[in-house]
Amino acid sequence: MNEQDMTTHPALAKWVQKMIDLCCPDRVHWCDGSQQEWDQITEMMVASGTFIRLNPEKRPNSFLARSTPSDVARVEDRTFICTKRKDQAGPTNNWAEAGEMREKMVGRFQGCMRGRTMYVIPFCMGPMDSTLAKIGVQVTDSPYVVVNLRIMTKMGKEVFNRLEDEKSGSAPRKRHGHGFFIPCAHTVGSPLEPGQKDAAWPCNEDKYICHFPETREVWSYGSGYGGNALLGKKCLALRIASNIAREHNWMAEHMLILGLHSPEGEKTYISAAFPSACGKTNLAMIVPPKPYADAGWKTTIVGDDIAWLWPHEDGRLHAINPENGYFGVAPGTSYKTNPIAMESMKANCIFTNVALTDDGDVWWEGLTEEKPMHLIDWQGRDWTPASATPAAHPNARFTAPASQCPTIDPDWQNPEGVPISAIVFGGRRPSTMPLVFQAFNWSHGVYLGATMGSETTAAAIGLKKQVRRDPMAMLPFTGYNMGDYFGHWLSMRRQIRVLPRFFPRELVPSG
Ligand code: O2Y
Ligand code: MN
Repeated sequence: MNEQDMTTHPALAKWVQKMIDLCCPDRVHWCDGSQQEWDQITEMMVASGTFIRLNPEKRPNSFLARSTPSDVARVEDRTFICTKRKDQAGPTNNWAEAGEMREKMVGRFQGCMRGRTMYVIPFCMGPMDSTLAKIGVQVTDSPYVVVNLRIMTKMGKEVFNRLEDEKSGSAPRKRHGHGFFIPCAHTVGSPLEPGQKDAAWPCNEDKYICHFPETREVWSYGSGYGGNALLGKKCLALRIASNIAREHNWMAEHMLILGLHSPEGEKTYISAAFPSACGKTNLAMIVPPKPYADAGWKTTIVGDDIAWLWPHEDGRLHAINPENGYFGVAPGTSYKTNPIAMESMKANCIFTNVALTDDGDVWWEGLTEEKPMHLIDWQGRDWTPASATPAAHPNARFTAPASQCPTIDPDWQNPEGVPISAIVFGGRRPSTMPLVFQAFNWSHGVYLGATMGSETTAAAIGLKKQVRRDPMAMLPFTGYNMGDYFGHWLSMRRQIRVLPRFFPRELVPSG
């Protein structure tokens, strides 16, 4: 589809043209989010060797991708908050002066898409008609990003239409004014010479994940993986959104949202912050043990990773999940540990860095009690139970649509969100700390959240197993000074008439 067909939004057309001039792609594809587009891109990726189609009888419309071993996780040491002054980023972020980093990025992006297609991806974080929803537009040379974003966000033509409506003022006014979008520039940083054979997973050893909170922009260079490349997730929905939230009296948090339903029909929602890969998806998808389920207790999931919370006019703290899908850790996930996740990933999914079975399905450590006799591991090598290395990478992922989750909450897309009654702060602490306790009040809860810690995991590469302090599980995701972030949490108390309770919970089962 060509540009004229896709947008009459002047700022969007201008920005995309600027990126085309800078990146010099061979082709430009404006994404419409259709099934036909998904089919065409996934087929192309199968033909190029980036995707393996899984056995359609076992896992319909699902694919396996294997990344380069040096591109397997978020890279915190290459993640930057770029502002005028260092104190704006604070002591916990990598800081770069915005002007200098912009110059560096423009240099890196010069000609970076030669030989490739630039995809223009419009996406919406949050229910389209929520006042909190934010529109991003990502330009990328990675088709892997396109198909993942189609699962993880609301993506496609309706988002372009929404931007156009807002531009002309026919849609309800958003907090950010008409036609506002967050530009997200992404490249794998691997231009192709004429005739050069492409890698199955192109990327660059040099990586930069840069956030410009003052101008609300993201620039990501060199990685095709997860949080480094799917820019709606950690970059927009947490690092940029935490800045917007601070200025507009709401909160962008690294939290699941879980609904608890009593036999009498009373609904209670909790949000819970746990550091990366501590079992948030498992907790968000927890189901009551049989005797309780038989008695009529039920749980539902609104979100498994990110919550946007705001003081609703009813006086309570409400929350929406800005995401549309799950990018969950595969190893350790099984019908025993998380049957709901297993049911959610039965079809229409992307698996990254898991092992391939001889009958064309996926496998990872912990999936079954007995290991298969033969697999192809995440690096494409023959694997047997005698192999010295795991079959799946410890940070292997499944990307699954939230709509496929059997316990999805009926209100998960409600633009008004759900009211939060309790906030849980937790971490991986197999010793030392009590299982769960209750804070005295909001300020005490903020103190306990601010001082929480957790044993480190594979998602944060290059770190030894040790207790890492991770305030509100936001250490890698607060897009500004952590001291100001604590101040923002404390100040939010004044905005909420019916305060949620706080429950620090310092021991979680692994997974
Ligand atoms: O390693 C990555 O890029 C994935 S990180 C991730 C993915 C889903 C949910 N949470 C996280 C995280 O690091 O917190
Ligand atoms: Mn997370």
